[in-house]
Amino acid sequence: MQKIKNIAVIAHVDHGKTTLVDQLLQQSGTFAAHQEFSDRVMDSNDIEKERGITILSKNTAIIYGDHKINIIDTPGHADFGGEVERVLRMVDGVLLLVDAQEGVMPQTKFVLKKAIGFGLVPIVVVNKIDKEAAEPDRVVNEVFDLLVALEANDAQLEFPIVYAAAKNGYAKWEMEDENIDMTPLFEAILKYVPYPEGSSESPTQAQVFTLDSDNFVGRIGITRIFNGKLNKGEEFTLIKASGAKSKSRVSKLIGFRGLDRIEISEAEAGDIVAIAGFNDIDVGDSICDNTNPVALDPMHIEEPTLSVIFSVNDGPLAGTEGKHVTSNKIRERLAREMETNIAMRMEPLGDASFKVSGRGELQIGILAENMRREGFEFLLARPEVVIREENGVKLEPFEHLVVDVPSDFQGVIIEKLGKRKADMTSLIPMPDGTVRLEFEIPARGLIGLRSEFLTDTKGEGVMNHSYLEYRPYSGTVESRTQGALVSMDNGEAVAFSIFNLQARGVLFIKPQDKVYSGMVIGESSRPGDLDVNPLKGKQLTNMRTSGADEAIKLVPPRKMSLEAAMEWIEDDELVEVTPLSIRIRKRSLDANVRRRMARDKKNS
Ligand SMILES: Nc1nc2c(ncn2[C@@H]2O[C@H](COP(=O)(O)OP(=O)(O)OP(=O)(O)O)[C@@H](O)[C@H]2O)c(=O)[nH]1
Ligand SMILES: [Mg+2]
Repeated sequence: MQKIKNIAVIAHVDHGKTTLVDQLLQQSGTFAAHQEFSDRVMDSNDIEKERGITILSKNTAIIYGDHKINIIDTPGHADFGGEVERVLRMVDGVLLLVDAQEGVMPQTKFVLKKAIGFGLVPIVVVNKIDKEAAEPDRVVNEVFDLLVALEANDAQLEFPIVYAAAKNGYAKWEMEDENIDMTPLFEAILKYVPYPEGSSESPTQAQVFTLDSDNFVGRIGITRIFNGKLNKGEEFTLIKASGAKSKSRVSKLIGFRGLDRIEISEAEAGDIVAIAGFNDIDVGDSICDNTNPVALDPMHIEEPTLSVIFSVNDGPLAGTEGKHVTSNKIRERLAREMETNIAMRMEPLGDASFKVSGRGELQIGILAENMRREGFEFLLARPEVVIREENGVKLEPFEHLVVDVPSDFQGVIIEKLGKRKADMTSLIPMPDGTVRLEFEIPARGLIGLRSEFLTDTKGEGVMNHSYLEYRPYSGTVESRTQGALVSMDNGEAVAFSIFNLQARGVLFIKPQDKVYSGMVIGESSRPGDLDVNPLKGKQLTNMRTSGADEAIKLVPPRKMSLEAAMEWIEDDELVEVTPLSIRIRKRSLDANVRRRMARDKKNS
């Protein structure tokens, strides 16, 4: 039997997981010489590459000496925390990375809590020790304190520590040691991660933790084999979470080796492999022996906490930039997503709109981003938290929020968060002149906070949050204070009028952008919406306009990304998403209707 170690790499977002996996791949020599190696090779899909974040957890295997080490790289962003939780069931050890400067952050807490819950003893990797402001000792203490707070057992409190600079390719047991290579980390994995339990001789039990698809063989389940063997061509029983059973043959068995996937004929207990041949295979399903099929514990699938309504684009520019615009196309696409993305839900609402629920704005935003790249056009409404009711009590999701701000801004931020119903739980001055403030806040209070936070801290603040739990509903939460600048005409924006409007607020558009009546073209500097005309100046001749355009100085517009737009809008606004543009509009494009609604609202 092969000597196997199964580990997951877990951390807060950007603490260097994928970079570390790169180095383990490279330095183990698993990587064939002919293969081209780019940074963060595991971040293989387009959006992951562009944004430099991991969205889906992915596994690889390396050979180190006489061992095979299966490594699962996990996403650090809070929206994908549920995925990390599932992955932790599949491994026997974790590398917990913590940035040597940032220290313990919300998602560090979340993933460590889950790892402790599964009884894992973390190997703590204090990463980025090359940073000038690195404070490895402080960070180790923070991890220790966190483990105490999480009621870790004695073995867990004696966690091994490795110091690393993943980007520079070295790890070491003590800070004083020389910077050589990753050897100490490999040693730590071999020394501290237990071998898989279970036996190849027992009846087969394997469990699916991720899905993949292949054009030739269809749906693929990536599985951990807990007992017995999987053989190509053999028949097994698939047991779903509901208990439903079905039999199928393994049409293909795929093993991992570096970035390659190789066809194999047999795999045994302890290993991680991909299998094809089960058409309705899902995350959490068990694959068992036919004679004595015993399912493994079903997996906990995280409940959605946030929902966004997708609807058909019915604005005046609809259909001019995308190719899939009908409600049928949108429904089909969303339904397809729900098949593989188990953390999301979709509910048709009639009137060509669909409620999509997930774990956060980023998760839903990435679906929307994928759709626009595929040629879709649609509208998004303001995200809403998923409210639950238990024993007659209304509950809403709460988040753990950590902000790092220069101390000058501390007062403003505390005041603002107070209005959003946040409770401050700690305030720690940091050595670099910033303060670290921690809060517990209803998830509703976070919607739209990011852009205001950046403005309030002049771009110097950093905020991070992670799901905490459902708690009793906390009443009205203050939202955006600024009004919208709304276009009152259709056409192309003119530089001259944009120049004049700059005094009114921050603009989202530039000259020649298409605008329409009811479209939001900027954020007013005051509360309350303002109808404005971005087309004024038309009467000038072309010659003079372009001449004058060059002379006037325009502030660059605020570029609204999809998620920024989703966060910014209010209930009476929508985001228009097309392959070419992200626009914001009023739900009702008719100014008279809006005025009447505003009056009704005031009177009620
Ligand atoms: N200075 C320094 N930077 C590092 C080190 N390791 C990683 N980085 C940088 O940190 C950033 C994030 O690295 P990633 O490897 O993508 O981090 P991650 O944890 O996989 O991020 P997510 O998957 O999005 O959670 C990149 O810009 C890396 O170059 C290090 O040892 N030192
Ligand atoms: Mg990553």
